[in-house]
This record gives sequence, C-alpha cells and structure tokens, in this order.
Amino acid sequence: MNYYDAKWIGSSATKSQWPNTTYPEMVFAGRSNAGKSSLINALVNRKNLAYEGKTPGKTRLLNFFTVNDKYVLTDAPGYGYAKGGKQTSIDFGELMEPYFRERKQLKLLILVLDIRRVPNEDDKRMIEYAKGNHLAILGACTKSDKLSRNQQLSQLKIISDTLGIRKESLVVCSSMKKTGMEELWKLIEETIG
Ligand SMILES: Nc1nc2c(ncn2[C@@H]2O[C@H](COP(=O)(O)OP(=O)(O)OP(=O)(O)O)[C@@H](O)[C@H]2O)c(=O)[nH]1
Ligand SMILES: [Mg+2]
Repeated sequence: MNYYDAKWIGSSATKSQWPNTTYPEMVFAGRSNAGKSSLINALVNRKNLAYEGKTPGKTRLLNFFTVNDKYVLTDAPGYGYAKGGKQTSIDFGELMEPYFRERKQLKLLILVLDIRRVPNEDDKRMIEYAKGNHLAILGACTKSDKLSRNQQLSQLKIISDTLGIRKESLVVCSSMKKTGMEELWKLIEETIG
C-alpha cells in the first residue's frame, strides 16, 4: 500500500462504544510514551490523526481508525504511567481485558517498544495476553533515530531474548524519520492481510 486513506471512527471507554466494523483489526499497545500514537500517524502518513504528546498518558481511551476500508488500527492507552500515585484515570485492565478477550475481529498485537529500553514485566504480560487470546504478535521497536546502527542491533537482540519473540517479527522503526514503515506494513499484510 502506498496511499493511506485513514479516518478516525470512534473512541471507546466501554464495549458498547466499540465501532461496528468487520475489517481485520490490530491494536497498538505498549508502555506509556513508547510512541504508539506517533507510529500510527507515521504508518498512515498523517501528522495528527492519533494524539501524540510530550506528557505520558496522552491516550486515555481506545481510539479506532480505518485505513483504506481494509484494516482497523486501534490506539491504546499506555501502561505503567502513574500520576499522583494512581494509574491513569481509566483502569487499564478494565478497558483492555474485555477488548482483547471479546473483540472478534482483533487479529494482531503490535507491541510498541522504545528501542532504547529493556522490555519489562508489563510488556511480557501484554505478550501473554495476546497469546492467550490467539492474536498474532509483531514488535515495533521505535525511536531508532536515537541510536546508532550497532546499538540498534544489540537492543534488538535484548528485546528478542527478553520477550521470546523471533527477530523476524520485530521491526526497527522511527516515526520521526519515517523509517521502517514499509517493512511494518509488509509484515502486517503477511500476518493478517
Ligand atoms: N525521536 C523520536 N521521538 C519519538 C518517536 N516516536 C515518538 N516520539 C516522541 O515520544 C513522545 C511520545 O509519543 P506518543 O506517540 O505520544 O507515545 P504514546 O505511546 O502514544 O504515549 P501515551 O499515549 O501517553 O501512552 C512524543 O514526544 C513523541 O514526539 C520517534 O520515532 N523518534
Ligand atoms: Mg498515545
């Protein structure tokens, strides 16, 4: 695909607000501030489709987008960000668990990882969630513009080893430089297209 017609089709706090679509769906999940919303924008070549922010906790609801009337992309709130000692205002589990468990058209988890960081227990839990619900899994190792090629390769190995994900399912990318987008789309198409 080289032309992306992307539209916001809704946000949800509860199941009753999920959009009524049948296209194969993928969810972008990951730690707070990892770069999920920026990645969606870069993938569909738009500046402000999904909310990006300097402050962690920018995305609070599940936000749904269609692309080319072919796929649904879901931007999820990040995990691991506590403001004033509390988790973000919406309980992460309450929002995400039913979505993972009951959203039939959801086929793929794109786990968004800051390539500079070692994946943590929450990232591992996300993988287990996805496996438990029979989703395919791809890892987007973003913010690669912050590292040299050698550093990227050593982080890639750490990420692959920590999460038990094959390197073939990981994509090195940068939303800032718009690199890795074609490779990620190719893997998405191969996985659920
Ligand atoms: N250098 C660089 N910065 C990035 C990249 N992707 C995202 N950022 C920055 O990282 C910050 C967080 O990006 P978001 O896309 O809002 O992250 P998020 O995962 O959606 O965050 P939450 O919704 O709060 O969980 C922003 O300041 C972005 O500009 C990238 O590829 N390179
Ligand atoms: Mg976000």
